[in-house]
Amino acid sequence: MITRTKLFLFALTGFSSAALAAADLTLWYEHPAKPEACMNEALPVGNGRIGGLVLGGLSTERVVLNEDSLWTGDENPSGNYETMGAYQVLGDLVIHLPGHDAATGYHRELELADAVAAVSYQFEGVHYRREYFCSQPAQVLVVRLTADKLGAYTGSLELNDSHQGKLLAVKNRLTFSGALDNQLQYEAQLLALNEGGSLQESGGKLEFKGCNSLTLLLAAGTDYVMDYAKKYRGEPPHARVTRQLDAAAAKSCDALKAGHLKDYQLLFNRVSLDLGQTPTERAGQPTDKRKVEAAKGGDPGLEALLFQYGRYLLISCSRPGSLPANLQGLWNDSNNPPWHCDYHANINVQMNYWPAEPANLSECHLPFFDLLCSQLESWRKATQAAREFRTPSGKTRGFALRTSHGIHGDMGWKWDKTANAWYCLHLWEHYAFTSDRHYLEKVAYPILKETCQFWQDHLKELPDGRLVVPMAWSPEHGPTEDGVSYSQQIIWDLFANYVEASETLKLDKDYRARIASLQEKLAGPKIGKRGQLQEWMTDRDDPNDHHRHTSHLFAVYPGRQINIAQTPELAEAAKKSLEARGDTGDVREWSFAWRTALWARLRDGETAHRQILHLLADRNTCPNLFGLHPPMQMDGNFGITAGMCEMLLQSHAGELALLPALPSAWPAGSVKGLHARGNFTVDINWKDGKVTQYRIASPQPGTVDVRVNGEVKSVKSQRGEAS
Ligand code: FUC
Repeated sequence: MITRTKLFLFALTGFSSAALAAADLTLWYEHPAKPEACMNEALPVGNGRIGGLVLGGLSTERVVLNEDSLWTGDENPSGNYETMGAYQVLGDLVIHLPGHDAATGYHRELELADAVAAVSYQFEGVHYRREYFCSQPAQVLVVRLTADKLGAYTGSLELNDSHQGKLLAVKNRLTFSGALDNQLQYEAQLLALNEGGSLQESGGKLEFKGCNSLTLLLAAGTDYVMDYAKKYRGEPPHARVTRQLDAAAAKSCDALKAGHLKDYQLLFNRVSLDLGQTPTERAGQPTDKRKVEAAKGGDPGLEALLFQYGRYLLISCSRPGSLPANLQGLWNDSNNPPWHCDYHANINVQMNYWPAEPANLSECHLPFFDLLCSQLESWRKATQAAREFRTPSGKTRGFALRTSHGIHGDMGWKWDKTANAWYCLHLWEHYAFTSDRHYLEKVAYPILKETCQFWQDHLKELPDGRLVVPMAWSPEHGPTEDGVSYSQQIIWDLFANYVEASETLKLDKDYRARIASLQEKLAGPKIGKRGQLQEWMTDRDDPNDHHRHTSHLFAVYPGRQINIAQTPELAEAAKKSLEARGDTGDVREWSFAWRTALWARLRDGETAHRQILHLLADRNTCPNLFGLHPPMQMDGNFGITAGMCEMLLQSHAGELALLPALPSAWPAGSVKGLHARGNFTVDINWKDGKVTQYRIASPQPGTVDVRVNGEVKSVKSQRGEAS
């Protein structure tokens, strides 16, 4: 008989990737997106910087175009939300194909495995197909129109600027360019290449006749740079955009696609997930219909698709050198978008980046840090000028954040005082997962230290000696007062991470001791009269209050002050609070993603899974699977991927916990390539709710405690990256 231990030793060497079933990775529909529901139905493509929303129309196809730096706004010293910058739409590409409305056999899809959207149909005996992808290496959006009959394409092309700039049509190239009120210069160029037939400029459009196929290439840019010293302005975009477009035009469409696939799949293929088989008749439904049923349960394939969609979206809107994902990722169709399509610092932008490390997309985290570094000088200035942050010495160290910010140093709405420390958690986590010491020393550490200094100057001492964050707000809930749990927990976390960072780097021994002593004096989490984790210092939590935010549970997730093993009473109290918050009323979209991660950390897989189903409901997820917080928000998409990672693997409490919150809905499955703190990559197979095989790899073999099927064992990792 093989003992359990022997089975695991075998597992370490005997893991076979052939055991992994191919996951369902396609979103598909039987009709075009409705123009009035573009944000909810169109399919997104993107290369981190340029984004397209493909509506898939027949006689009129429209692709909404975005460029991630097209923002209004300036430094906005008043902090007034009304005058803060807003993310804008670049414009749209319109393809007219007269008569094609009479098509049959329509199919529109987004294939996550290769990041290509496609539309196909039959019309007058001809099979038509259009493909759309956004290449990161070539920095262009590519649209390829093909048909199975020669000379089938007759129609016209338009390129529209959403700000009525200057339009130019020369030969086979359409260009628009202009400047926003803040003098941000922008430009887009479309080049149309036809095979067979003819193509010519006419009245500002390109008309084509009898073409066998067409390739459309779009390049776009602005003169924005993430550099305060340059007042956020660099080279005018014209030469760069022209160069990018000409370079792309010199390649064949096949070569562009091959370059795109190679680049994209390097990231996407790091993780595969199989949560079990969905019955064929359900799996064969178009995504919008399938989603309605999936919200009632029984569709593990769609749940795995939702997980991978979050990864797809992050890869498509957040790449080194690009701006980070905003409230709508990269995809916006309004010049007056809700909440300015901004960076919201009290949960939303953080949630955008929750999956970056555990879902093995570490480099997609970098744009967030780049933006943060580029805004620091403006934020310091605003903080120094603010009445709220005056100190007795007259000196203000560090920076604070208002709830909302843009990309020109502008902030708006109320101060979210501890958002500075929450951003620091991301800096720390990037190190914790990658073990990149150079990054820790050069980028993360100075900002962590500066933020500690800010809080050293601003914590208030109570008569009993405890330290509290003065006059703060549990986001969007309750009064502004001293010592709200959200703020206390975030500062605890900042201090813990700073101490670890300075120990790792062997720097600032005395200052480390100072911060450690402040951490000890922080007013800590309290259990209230109903056994709940208090949201405020006063025990006034209302069990009938189903607010969407779960700010006082930060310490459970994404923080690490409370966990089942080391602080069981507090974990129990957190559970009570979470139960009381419930899943009705005000709770929606991103709230369910956060609740998934929280229940996972509290090791309740069934309730965690229920949150995924709530998120899939029509009220919270659109037909294109974007999070629905009108018109849409992308935080829920990213957050659910992170929450599902927590159900499968946890590494925040000094060990790797395999399948810590596996629901009965996923009795058998496999995951490959999840990332854990300590730079470990983990593959797991399971059956009947139990781990059957696992593999742990790291660039440098190391020993790690692994919790598996209720036992903790010390395991030596194999040498290697993602398998
Ligand atoms: C926070 C949330 C809202 C919304 C907004 C963009 O303020 O409370 O629900 O997501 O961000």
